[in-house]
Amino acid sequence: MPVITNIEDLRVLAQKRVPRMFYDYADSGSWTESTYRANSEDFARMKFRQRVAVNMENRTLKTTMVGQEVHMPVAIAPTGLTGMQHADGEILAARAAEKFGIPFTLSTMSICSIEDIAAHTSKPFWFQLYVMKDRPFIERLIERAKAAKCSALVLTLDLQILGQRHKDLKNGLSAPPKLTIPNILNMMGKPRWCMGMLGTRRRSFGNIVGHASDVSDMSSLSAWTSQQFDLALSWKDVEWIKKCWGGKLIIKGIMDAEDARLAVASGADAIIVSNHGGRQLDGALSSIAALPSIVEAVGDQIEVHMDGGIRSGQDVIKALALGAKGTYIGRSFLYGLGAMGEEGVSKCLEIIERELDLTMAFCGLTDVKKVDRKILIPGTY
Ligand code: HOC
Repeated sequence: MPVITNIEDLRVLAQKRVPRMFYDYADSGSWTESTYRANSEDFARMKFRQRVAVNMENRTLKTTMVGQEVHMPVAIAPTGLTGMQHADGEILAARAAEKFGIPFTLSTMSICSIEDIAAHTSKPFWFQLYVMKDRPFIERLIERAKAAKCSALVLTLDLQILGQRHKDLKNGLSAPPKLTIPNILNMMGKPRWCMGMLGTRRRSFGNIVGHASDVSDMSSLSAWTSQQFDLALSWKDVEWIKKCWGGKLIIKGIMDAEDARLAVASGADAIIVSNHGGRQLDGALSSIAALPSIVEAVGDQIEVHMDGGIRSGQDVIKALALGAKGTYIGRSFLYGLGAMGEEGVSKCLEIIERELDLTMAFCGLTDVKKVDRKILIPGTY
């Protein structure tokens, strides 16, 4: 078993253990993947101001996100088909997040259902919603999330159309995977994954199959998606969802200051600056590059969170320095999950916590709530 000391180690192990179709699904962006790469590259360009001889005792990473206490300012992002990275993946990741004291966000496009997560956790989790034309289906999803005592709704606005991901098309992505000769040969090299999948009944879209008509696998899901994702979505719908939900609302997919102002007007409690992990509009800014103008526009009225490209605690603190109140990890936790299941997600969270804590200390701070752009070298962000 290799020694795991950083997120890249988890990625390498996940690539060995997860069938190509699902590893590629997680680890790719749309079209040329330029935005996907920029999400990480723009973090790497930012440099810290190191401080010395500052008392570094009694450090804390504790803060709040939408009023809820978090052990560190990091939440698990909603990611589609998580239960294909590892059997029962969403349950395992939710458990790891709960033990760590950070929010877990379940995607509408998850394999395990809202009810599965509620049955296997004891603290509230967050639910992510896409807006579909079938409004009674949306209302039912919201009611299911309420019944499961979800404590925030994350409403994604940037996936009404799907960015083309070449690898998914070439791999014939489906859940469960189609048993073609190349898929069988590839899966034969992933015995842990196969054993896990044989031991679970959760192999398709738990929130949708049996709740929306005619959805059984990825191709019927794609057909349903292209016809169900509402291209006429407007801010009026966001207000309607806010009313149906009645609780904390976080709007995800904001990359523009004008949209951030509209999100505030629609009654959101927080926004997530996000380009969907570089999976939607290739050629868009990286999330970290888009963050400052959005914080400037609405940061005094609403919590601004961000996701995209976070592969270390150093990336987390850079986002906080530019005004994010909280951050989300997607691929980082998926690598942990694919590599080692629940233990891998816990490992990912420990790695990020340690890097965040030590970097904060090197920058001369002891309280994560005090992080601001003074920890960065001007001209590098
Ligand atoms: C066919 C529809 O967030 C992603 C997910 C959403 C999946 C929708 C799939 O892949 O970016």
